[in-house]
Amino acid sequence: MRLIVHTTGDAAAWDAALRQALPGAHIAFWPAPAANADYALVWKPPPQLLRDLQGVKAIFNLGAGVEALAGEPTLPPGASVVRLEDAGMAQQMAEYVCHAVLHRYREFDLYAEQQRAGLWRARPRTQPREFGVGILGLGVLGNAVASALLPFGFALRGWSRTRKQVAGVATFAGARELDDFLAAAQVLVCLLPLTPATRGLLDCATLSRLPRGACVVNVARGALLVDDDLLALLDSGHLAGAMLDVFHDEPLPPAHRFWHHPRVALTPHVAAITLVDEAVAQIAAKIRRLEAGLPITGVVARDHGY
Ligand code: NDP
Ligand code: OXD
Repeated sequence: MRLIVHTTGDAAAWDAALRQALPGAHIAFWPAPAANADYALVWKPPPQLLRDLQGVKAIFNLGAGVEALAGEPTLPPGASVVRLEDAGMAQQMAEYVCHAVLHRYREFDLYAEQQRAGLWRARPRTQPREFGVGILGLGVLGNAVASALLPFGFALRGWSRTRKQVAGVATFAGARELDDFLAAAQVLVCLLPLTPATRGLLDCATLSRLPRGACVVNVARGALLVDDDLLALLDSGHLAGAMLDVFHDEPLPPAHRFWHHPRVALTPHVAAITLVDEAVAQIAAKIRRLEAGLPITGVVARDHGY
């Protein structure tokens, strides 16, 4: 079995983990020839590599978000694209989002302001059941985030394309229910894939539906958000803050206003990183199933883009 790998990460670590998980496989790293590969493992692959993969049995994306593959015209038409499902990312995402939600719920930014002003003043407490947290996207990561937030007793709301039932979460589906979903989300967490249907979804119209003083946490993809619209709503005071992990251009350009905006906290796309050993274990198990003629999960519906 022949594997071709393209990673922007630590090639030696991927090589070692793959050799251990799939002994006997021939493993090569692009730009080695890819034309006779049985499987490709890729992250942000160059178009030339995809063009060479005409005979491949499956293309494994080394992350959860597949927008770099799904919209790529050189992707072989019949090839299955398979994404990572959790593989150690759900726990990391839950940690990140719980931090962001608790930070806002316990008003740590306001206490920091009070500290700078030398002010000793307890603020009135909000009951968790009166504090709405809205999760856009109830997939693998959205569900993990909801489970992690559940014990705090917040009023959890979730939005997805198709209707879901999630214990402890009020669920909403489709464009027609988006406004109702947004109306009570004091923190809005974005965990949607970037697709033609979601690009620019977080614009002025959508974000204005959030209650005054809401915060936005974008841990999905930068292009879901219209940056200028978010900045305008932060500047007007309609939104109280934003915690952003993902951006239109990464690294975030030095001149971007997000860097120094007093109501923006940002991190360099680290909410949930791909863990090599966990990812390789998942991919190797799927390759073994495919070789045995068995079905696998995580196959991207290319017409939906995720
Ligand atoms: P999933 O595919 O498991 O879940 C996607 C969810 O979004 C589903 O509930 C789906 O609805 C919903 N959805 C998709 N399109 C729409 C739409 N048009 N309207 C409403 N809901 C929609 O993805 P994951 O949970 O695994 O990952 C989510 C995203 O998180 C990734 O695509 C990636 O961009 C991002 N990510 C970011 C990381 C970081 O470090 N910042 C790390 C890992 C991932 P339905 O279930 O009905 O289909
Ligand atoms: C992913 C990511 O999609 O790391 O896995 O952003």
